[in-house]
Amino acid sequence: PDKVCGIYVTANNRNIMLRAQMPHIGLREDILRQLAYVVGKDPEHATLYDWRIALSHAVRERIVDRWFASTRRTYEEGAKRVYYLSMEFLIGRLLEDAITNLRLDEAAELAFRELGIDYAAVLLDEPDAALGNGGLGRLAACFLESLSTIGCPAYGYGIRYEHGLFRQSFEDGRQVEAPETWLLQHHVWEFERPEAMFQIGFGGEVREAGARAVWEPTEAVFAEAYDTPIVGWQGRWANTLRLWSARAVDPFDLERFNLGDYVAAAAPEALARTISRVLYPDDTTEPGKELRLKQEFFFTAASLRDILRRFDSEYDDIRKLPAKVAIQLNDTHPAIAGPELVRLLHDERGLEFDEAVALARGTLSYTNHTLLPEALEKWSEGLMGRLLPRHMTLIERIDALHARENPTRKAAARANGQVNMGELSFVMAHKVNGVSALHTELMKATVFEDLHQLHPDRIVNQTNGVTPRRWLLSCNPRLSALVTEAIGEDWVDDLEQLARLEPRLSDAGFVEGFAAAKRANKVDLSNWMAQGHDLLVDPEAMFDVQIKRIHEYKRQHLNILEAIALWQEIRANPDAGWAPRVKIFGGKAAPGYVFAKKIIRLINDVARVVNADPVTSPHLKVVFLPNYNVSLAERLIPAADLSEQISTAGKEASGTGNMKFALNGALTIGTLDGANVEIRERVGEENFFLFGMTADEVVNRRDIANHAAKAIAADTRLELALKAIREGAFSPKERDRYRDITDNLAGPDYFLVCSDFADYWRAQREADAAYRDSAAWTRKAALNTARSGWFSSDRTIRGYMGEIWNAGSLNP
Ligand code: NBG
Repeated sequence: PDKVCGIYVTANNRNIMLRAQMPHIGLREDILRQLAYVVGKDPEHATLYDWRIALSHAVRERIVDRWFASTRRTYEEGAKRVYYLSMEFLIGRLLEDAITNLRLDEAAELAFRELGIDYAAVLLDEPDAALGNGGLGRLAACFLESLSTIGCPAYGYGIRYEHGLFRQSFEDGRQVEAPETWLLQHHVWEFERPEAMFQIGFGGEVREAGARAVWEPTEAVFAEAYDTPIVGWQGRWANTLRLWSARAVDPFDLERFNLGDYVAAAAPEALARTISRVLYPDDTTEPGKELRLKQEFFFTAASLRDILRRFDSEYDDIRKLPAKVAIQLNDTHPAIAGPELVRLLHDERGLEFDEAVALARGTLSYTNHTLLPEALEKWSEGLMGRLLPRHMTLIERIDALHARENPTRKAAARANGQVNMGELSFVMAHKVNGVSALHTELMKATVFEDLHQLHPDRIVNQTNGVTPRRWLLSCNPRLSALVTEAIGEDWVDDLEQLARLEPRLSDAGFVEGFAAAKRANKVDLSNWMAQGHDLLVDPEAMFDVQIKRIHEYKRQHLNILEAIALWQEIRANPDAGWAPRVKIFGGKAAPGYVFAKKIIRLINDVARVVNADPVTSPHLKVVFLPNYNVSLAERLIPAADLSEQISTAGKEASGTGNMKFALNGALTIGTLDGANVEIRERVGEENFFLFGMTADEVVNRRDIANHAAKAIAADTRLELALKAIREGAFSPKERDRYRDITDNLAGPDYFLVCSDFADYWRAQREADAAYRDSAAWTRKAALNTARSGWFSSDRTIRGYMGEIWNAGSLNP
């Protein structure tokens, strides 16, 4: 038996080694094996779901091999690890991503062809994991993939929400929200880690014990870890996304149960689970709820404990922490990490307070993602003192220490009965970064002006990026095949290689291929809209797309006003040779954001009227696709001609959708805001439709009395468009349905929709004219792709590694 076992082990090892080098080997057999022994089905009775689970497990095995190797390597090298703490990871579907990165596409397609199963349908069966709201969460997901591609040892830490971002549908044009239920199905990618469990406390008292304090919480929950491996390009490296799930310390009240009170008996479990139940559906305003603060402390505290446990397993001198560990705070949501790490080092490990702060600061760094005042987190002292009494005292001491080090300091983290999490994050971080060049400069000049004066080297810029694996290679197979044919495939993890496409623009075959890829993508999208949404659009028309969260600063209402004005103008003059357009919208409004929900309804109402108009319908269509998410973005972006990036200058920190569009050969119509500035610099001003005021002009414009009224008086088109809304042209049964929108626009108009309208109209007509010359348009589109190489999240991550984390790559 020994010998048999020996042979078995050797053969098995050889299989594993073979598979590591050639992951496609035996894929079909593995799928069938997984179907039988994991899913428990035979091929005759397997559903799409069964096939997807079987395929996912077959793929997962191949990731696990690399995952172990990566972990082993990190320990062997004693490498520094990066920890990315984020409330949100908007990862979307993972199967196709993994297949792409392991280069299994052809093998998987072939296997399913042989099995007689629709492979594309299997991929689409996967639910879209929406553990985030928008750009911030999607950026975190792109970063994880880039960290693995680069081979930087890293962990993502977040919350395993039972319900991700709500599902959106429309009823009578209105947004209706339903809970999202991705975890109802077996989540193939995660590994439960019951051994990685920490008890997290809340409330209670602080007891002085000699020179130290002991925090005795009255309430506690367990944080249990679930790990998802994230594999990089070509499977060279895999990192971990570790998400925490809450569960009760005492799951069950047996005494109550025996008394027959079953509901009360189950209460402790239900209460504890609440903490990881739902994602807060808002990316710009804080609900100010106790539960939100609990979520933040819950995942931050669990992550820090886990990080220190791992550190202790390798090193015995805690002073090495900054040399071996880098912790990135994604926005202020994990900002409690500052005081919590100080508490662990000072109260629990006995370091002097000042030294604990210095070590924490050497380890922590912080990314700011917005300057909108309503989104800068502040907690009342009352709430924080009740939930985290020890942290309250520590924050005060951190303030005092900082004031001692910097006698000219003006503000403090704890002030006016509140704790300002931005201030706290800044003071506890060795680096603070913005997410685009403009945003970083505005950070220095506005919210962090004082702190920047005191610490002029602390703020740095890391312009956002997107992963080219998901956002070109896998979402746009036609264009990526063309690119690879032209310049080879090095671009996939060295996106600057796209510059080598430029000389190919004189080659008619290449340019035709580029146009053909775009056209085919548009045909696909039109067919999909016809089948799934009963919408008929002409693929020859310009596809003009605005997809992002609905927010006044993003100005979807500017876009729909322009659509109304255009509709009116076409009606007045139908034979003027209009360039046909399809305006496509997608995006969710926070459930409590009444004005944003009104904008959604207005767009739907306008769509209904405009699309039914026989005079204008050959020239103009308006479409609002429900339930915008990562998967829908992957479908829309490759088919877009025009990318709407029209925020009020100074308000959009960066944007990342803007980068995805440019990379996929759409031209931008946009303001000088966020990363638009850098996109325009790179793609060339002649390949970008610029309009609107600059951030400085915006500030000055607001000081002009009646700025909106003046803009309306000066522009008949704008006046007529607003009048149509006001008179009920789009809501005949309820004429003042949009009174709050029209009143706002004619009155305060804080986001300066009216002031930017005329210039937006001008830029749109320029876009029309450019689109009519299709050869010139294709050239501009191709230049956008060729010059977008800098917007890879690989470049961004290398920036963080060099300028913030001091971390290296272990990729062979
Ligand atoms: C968002 C900004 C975007 C930016 C992403 C990623 C928040 C708080 N901020 O402009 O609005 O692209 O962060 O940095 O979600």
